[in-house]
Amino acid sequence: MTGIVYKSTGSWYTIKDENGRFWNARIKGVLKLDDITSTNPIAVGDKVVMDIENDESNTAIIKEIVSRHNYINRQSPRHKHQHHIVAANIDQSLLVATLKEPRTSQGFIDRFLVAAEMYHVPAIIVFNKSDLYKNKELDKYDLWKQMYEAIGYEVLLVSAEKKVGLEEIERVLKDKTTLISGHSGVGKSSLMNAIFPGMNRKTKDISGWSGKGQHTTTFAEMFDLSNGGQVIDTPGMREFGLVDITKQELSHYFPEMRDKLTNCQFNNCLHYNEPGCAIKQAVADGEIHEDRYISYLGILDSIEEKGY
Ligand SMILES: Nc1nc2c(ncn2[C@@H]2O[C@H](COP(=O)(O)OP(=O)(O)O)[C@@H](O)[C@H]2O)c(=O)[nH]1
Ligand SMILES: [Mg+2]
Ligand SMILES: [Zn+2]
Repeated sequence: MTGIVYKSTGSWYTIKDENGRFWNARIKGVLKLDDITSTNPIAVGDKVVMDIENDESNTAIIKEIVSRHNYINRQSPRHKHQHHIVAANIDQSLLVATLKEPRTSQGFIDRFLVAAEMYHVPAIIVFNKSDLYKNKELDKYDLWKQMYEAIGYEVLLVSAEKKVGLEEIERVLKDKTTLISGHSGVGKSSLMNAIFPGMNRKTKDISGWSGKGQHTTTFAEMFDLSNGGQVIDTPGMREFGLVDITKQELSHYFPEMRDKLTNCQFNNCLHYNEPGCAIKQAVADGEIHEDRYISYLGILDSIEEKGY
């Protein structure tokens, strides 16, 4: 039989079969893997083939992973060159951000968007805690909404606490498998609880346990939404890492740069200070937002190239 992984806690997986029954499953023996550098062989969202081990105790053995149509990686906190698969087979990703308590930076949002582009996962940005926003934050929101919508990302404003704007979130989540991301404390769990009261996600959770400054794995978990669709909550995940990105390909993940790249004088242009750069020209002409270009340069600088 086949099923979908809803939760993974290291060696055990919670799997829902086609009939809606949940199983505790594990891998026995050798499983053929397509990504041997990852630290976890199976992730939430994976479709697996399994055999019943014990019908009464709901245990099963995973035989095979059905090939993924996508997956999201992050860098292992301990081993820089190892990946951790956060989730597989997702339709979209929703970034929960805030302009106050805490403030999400543009750099963080842009890194998230680059990763979403890399994985071909549509991204939506939701600003939560609107009830706390004064004119200063509302002006910032308007600027960012304009900037991001101009390049194709949907931007929403909500308050989980005051239940404002929640119908819009319900609309974007319906019938899709959505990965929820964002800093700890932005209100991811509160938002899910406000929309789907049955979910009962623990709020105010502290990212990564408080075990002596150690990065502990906190596990992703998938939930069924009452009106159809699933959300994947990833406690403790700050962002999905830009694993294996090269300087050369970065601009391809900025949608507003993509169609201009061929106009640069040099085909290996990094749009830094090369002559005849179409991207710098577009920034000067106001066709590309200067703040997005600044983010681009920041990410470019942070990419370590192998073999240099
Ligand atoms: N003022 C205000 N506080 C909120 C809102 N949403 C969440 N919070 C608070 O922010 C804190 C963190 O929320 P939580 O849902 O645990 O964030 P998570 O870490 O992203 O899951 C809690 O104290 C919530 O009560 C909101 O819309 N407005
Ligand atoms: Mg939470
Ligand atoms: Zn250029």
